[in-house]
Amino acid sequence: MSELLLHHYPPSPVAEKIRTTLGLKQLTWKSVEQNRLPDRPALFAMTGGYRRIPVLQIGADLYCDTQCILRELEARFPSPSLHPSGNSGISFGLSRWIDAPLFELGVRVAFAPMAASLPPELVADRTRLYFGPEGDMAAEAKDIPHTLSQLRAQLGWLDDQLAAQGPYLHGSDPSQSDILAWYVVWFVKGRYEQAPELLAQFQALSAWIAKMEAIGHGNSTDMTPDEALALAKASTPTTPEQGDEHDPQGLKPGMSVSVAPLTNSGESGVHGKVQLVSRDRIAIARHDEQCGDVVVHFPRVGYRVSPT
Ligand SMILES: N[C@@H](CCC(=O)N[C@@H](CS)C(=O)NCC(=O)O)C(=O)O
Repeated sequence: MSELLLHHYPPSPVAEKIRTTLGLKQLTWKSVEQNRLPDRPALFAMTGGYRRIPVLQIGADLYCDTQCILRELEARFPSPSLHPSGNSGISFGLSRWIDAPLFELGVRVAFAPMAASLPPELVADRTRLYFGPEGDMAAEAKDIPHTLSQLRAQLGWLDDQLAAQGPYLHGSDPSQSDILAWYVVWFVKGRYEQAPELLAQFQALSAWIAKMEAIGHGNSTDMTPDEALALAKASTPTTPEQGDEHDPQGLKPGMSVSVAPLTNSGESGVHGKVQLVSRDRIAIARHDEQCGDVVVHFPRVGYRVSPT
């Protein structure tokens, strides 16, 4: 099987979700470091401009969005499982809380108080991305006490669960649910100055943090974005053509579509022809001179597929 390439940058909390998954499964991977601002020509040539990080590349197949990456890693490397107690359904449901409202509180707490010390173009970009066109990071910084009241209560839910079921969220083994909760806690812990005081209020969560940190990131070596692009060009996509007779939109292999995230940040859609469609995934085939034929995968949940 081709190597696993993770396009990411070290401070990315969402990428920490996947780095920890690679650690849990003790995998060997290539770390392809991308710019923090969207100056990523080699990656965009492959994905067709999908804006977010991380992206997993396996040869000429690209997996966008951590929902999709988690499913692909679990399918290819089932042991140890991300769902040792069979809680995959509840865990994807949990991701709709953690990846949206909980993560947004984490972004406010981790980013707003230190925004004045960060490059203004980074602050402007992330404000638009996470808080929309009307977003105001200075106002977010002033509102931190209220934001903390929301975050503290929700960290309390994790602490209650861990105290009752621990040492992990679903019992004796770490699972996808732990990894989801972990990336938000990792972000707040690493960025928010008063995180030690905040987290010390939670005994079970504090014990869990030490366990999550110990999982690590597996074994990685570096690869440049241009090397990753060359590898895509030298590879052939392996995603089979697959339809879904129950698809609610009537999508079929060969149809021209655009796939765009359902956000209010104006992210553009990626164009291509449907290669595979299923309940949880849409994969589109595209061609670019720089990388040849590739197949780009997205989750269905959180994305709009529009026939073009
Ligand atoms: N739904 C996406 C969200 C990814 C996301 O928002 N990632 C952040 C990095 S932590 C991002 O892309 N920020 C803008 C950027 O890096 O250009 C996923 O689960 O992968």
